[in-house]
Amino acid sequence: MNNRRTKWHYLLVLLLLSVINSVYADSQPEIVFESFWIMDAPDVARNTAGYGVIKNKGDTADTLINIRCDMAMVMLHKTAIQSGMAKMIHQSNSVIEAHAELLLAPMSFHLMFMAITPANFSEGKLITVQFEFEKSGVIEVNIPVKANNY
Ligand SMILES: [Cu+2]
Repeated sequence: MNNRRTKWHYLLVLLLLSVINSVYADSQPEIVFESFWIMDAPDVARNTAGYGVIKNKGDTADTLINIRCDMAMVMLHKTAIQSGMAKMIHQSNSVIEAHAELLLAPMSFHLMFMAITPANFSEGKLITVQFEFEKSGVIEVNIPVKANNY
């Protein structure tokens, strides 16, 4: 009898926990970094770019508010054609909607690393980048440097 009551109690707690958990999970963004890489910089380069996909698998939008890197200045750029010229425009406070993604690719959005030491951005190196989101906080990603295959 006592044992059965304990069992019911246990099941009730489990049920409550799963309800709380799903309510909590549904109201959060879920930021995931996929396929990120940084372009190998030639010896004379002062800048290089990084590409990949930032996905938000959660049910709430989040905003990328800051990017930091100990090895270089870094910001989010978008390449746009203006009067027939490719220009790079700094993007601040980029919103990533729920169940949406921000694709960073050549001639579009990219991470711009500036004032680099080329030896630090050579093939095989890992560059640690901290992405700060309004809701998700700081997410640190180790991004590999790869040869430019374009
Ligand atoms: Cu750029």
